Amino acid sequence: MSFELPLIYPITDSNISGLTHAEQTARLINGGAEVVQIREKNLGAGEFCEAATAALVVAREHGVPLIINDRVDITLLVGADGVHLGQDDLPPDAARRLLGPFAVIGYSTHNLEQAVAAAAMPINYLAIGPIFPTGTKANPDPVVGLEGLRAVRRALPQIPLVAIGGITSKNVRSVIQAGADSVAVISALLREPDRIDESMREFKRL
Ligand code: 3NM
Repeated sequence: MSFELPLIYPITDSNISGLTHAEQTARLINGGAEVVQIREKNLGAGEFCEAATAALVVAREHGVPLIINDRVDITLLVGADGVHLGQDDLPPDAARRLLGPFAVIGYSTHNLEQAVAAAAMPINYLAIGPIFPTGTKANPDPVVGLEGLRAVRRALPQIPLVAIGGITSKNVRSVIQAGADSVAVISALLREPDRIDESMREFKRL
């Protein structure tokens, strides 16, 4: 159940970019993305499925793994590489039973207690956030901060760890230095839709 996390983990958001998930996926991959997560909070299941299928065609063309946010059913149906689960989605062990041993399963946590509990679950990586304030997520949990991230890293030295929330080109180094293996980024990559590939390249350079 090993999954190599790239340093930069881009996530799509059509509200921010105004673009389809397939188009965002194409631009992110053009900028060097080595994984893409599709995050969709507005479309119904049928439309999400179509959008995920179209994005998967793009990702497959380039051999880039595609992860679906929240929805195990859609992950299974379209044949994506994995799912990213929140605290209110199906729990990771249920998702593992449905998706099998080779699927990538990521899991969001928002404090040390949740992170430590998650470490015993059948997941490939753990996400912790929000590291900084974010306007992208509705009702975000309290900010964890760099100190909170360090505490998770100290408690769980081995687990593949993704930091999320308010990460920009200005603070990304501090997040990696605090112990994250990877940073998940939405608005800082998508806010200027015509520069998504450039922004992705800039993050990779940093
Ligand atoms: N999850 P941005 S914070 C989707 O705390 C998401 O688990 C979070 O977007 C968590 O890079 C967040 O624009 C939003 O701040 C990240």
